[in-house]
Amino acid sequence: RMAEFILSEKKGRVGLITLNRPKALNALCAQLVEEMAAAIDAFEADPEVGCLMLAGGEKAFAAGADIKEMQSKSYMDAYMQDFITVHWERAASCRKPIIAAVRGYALGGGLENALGCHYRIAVASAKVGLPEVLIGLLPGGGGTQRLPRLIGPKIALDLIVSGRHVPAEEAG
Ligand code: DAK
Repeated sequence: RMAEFILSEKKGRVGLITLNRPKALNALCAQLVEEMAAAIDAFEADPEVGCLMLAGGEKAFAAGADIKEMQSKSYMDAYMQDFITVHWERAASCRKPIIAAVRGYALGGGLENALGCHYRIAVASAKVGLPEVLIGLLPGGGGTQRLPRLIGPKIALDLIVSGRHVPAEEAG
């Protein structure tokens, strides 16, 4: 089956995966996360591919978990359905280097997805943040652990407790 929410192509030895759900600012619905994981599987298994790049769109790398899909789920629903959890660490567990290329918004789970990659390159104007607190969640996809390790606890805690977003340049 053709993927609906991602594009995947080889550029030389680079396996390029582009999140492509622009109408929802690449919100990470279960289907998108599943398609992304399948694309990583394919490039990981392809001997012609040396490293992977994960990109988004111009307006958004990804604006977080899909709030519309998530809002009606109780904790138990999400737990029992493995809601987006099942493939959540797929980038981090990739056995080839995987680099996030970030433009526009990288918020919440979108930022966490980039944090799970092995390396990130962002344009200075990219907007990064963890707005979970604003909808009564905490950044449960790795944000509370990976962000402070990468940029230090002061700015990380500021972003976690305020929910504000800042230019990537300011976040470090
Ligand atoms: N989910 C669903 N739809 C979204 C979305 C999202 N996160 N973000 C944007 N969209 C949709 C909007 O609803 C709108 O759709 P229509 O109304 O046109 O149908 C379209 O994308 C364009 O968005 P806006 O009209 O809002 O565009 P603006 O330029 O005005 O604003 C914005 C851009 C990025 C500031 C704004 O869209 C925004 O604040 N978005 C929501 C950010 C957010 O709260 N993200 C979710 C945080 S919670 C887990 C792991 C991780 C997570 C959960 C579980 N497990 C392992 C279990 C992560 C949780 C989160 O990410």
